[in-house]
Amino acid sequence: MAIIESYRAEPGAVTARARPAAVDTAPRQTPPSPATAALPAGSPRVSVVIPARDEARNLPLVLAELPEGLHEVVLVDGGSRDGTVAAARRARPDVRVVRQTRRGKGNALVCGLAACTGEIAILLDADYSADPGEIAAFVAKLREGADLVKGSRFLHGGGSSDLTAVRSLGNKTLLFLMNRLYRTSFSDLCYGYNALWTRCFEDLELPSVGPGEAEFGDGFEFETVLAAHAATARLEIGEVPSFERDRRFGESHLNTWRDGWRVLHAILRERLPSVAACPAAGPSAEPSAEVLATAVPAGAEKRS
Ligand SMILES: Nc1nc2c(ncn2[C@@H]2O[C@H](COP(=O)(O)OP(=O)(O)OP(=O)(O)O)[C@@H](O)[C@H]2O)c(=O)[nH]1
Ligand SMILES: [Mg+2]
Repeated sequence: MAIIESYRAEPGAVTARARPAAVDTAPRQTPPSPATAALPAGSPRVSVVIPARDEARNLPLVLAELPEGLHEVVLVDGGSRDGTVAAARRARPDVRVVRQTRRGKGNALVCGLAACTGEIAILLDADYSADPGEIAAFVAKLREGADLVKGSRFLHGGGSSDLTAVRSLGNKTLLFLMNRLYRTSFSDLCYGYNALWTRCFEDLELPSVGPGEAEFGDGFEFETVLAAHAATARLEIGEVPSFERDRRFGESHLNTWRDGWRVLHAILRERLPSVAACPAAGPSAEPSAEVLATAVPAGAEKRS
């Protein structure tokens, strides 16, 4: 397993700021993205997988910035109650809507990956933090030979206006541990903007897509599980610089301490088998009875 691009960020590339405690009702002052780079002609079929729970105000902004030439957009809805699915259909009538089978962002992504029909899958958050203008760079890195490409806020050219000081410190600590235990040289870890060749899906041994009991990897620890399994499977892992913007509306679903603990668990369980036997602390996501009641296997929506 090799890291294709691992040069370090210049000091100060990532900025920390205090996070407002209250739910906001107005858009934050994030500058609009520059013109979204179109995918070059002759690109493999690119599916964009977007997990969303209550992102009706953010998602249309994200969909409007997607590049031309995508194969499909797969929205994985987590039982949203704010009209997220309707907003997505209005903004992009060809969107494919997949319902997740359990709860949590990780389960949503696995269901989306199982349902997508392109050769490349881009995992893109719905909260406006991931810039669709960077999709072309992820695709280019995959075409250069990577199996999995991780976005990195810490490479030169990357950054964040959304990372608090506490999360930045936690990310660095967990990253150090990850790189030591897996002999990797990642420059970022807890970041949701990633891309992969869908042919690698089976090799990654991700949590199952079927309904039933919660599985480890169903929550925000998913990105760490993805990286750990890719390293263990000796996949070629690349990084591209990425700038994490502010979420535009609403509030994060992530709980720093609960989800940080689960990331730690994800790092250790592959290398220390005794850890795998210990239960991970806390639920992977807020309970969502609607999701559980209406869950359908994502594979059922898979196109031929
Ligand atoms: N389908 C689905 N999507 C989810 C779930 N939880 C979170 N998401 C989506 O996953 C994406 C990332 O969630 P955020 O709450 O922004 O968390 P984050 O980006 O890791 O953390 P922040 O940096 O605080 O924003 C967003 O598009 C959410 O709507 C879930 O249970 N189901
Ligand atoms: Mg976010």
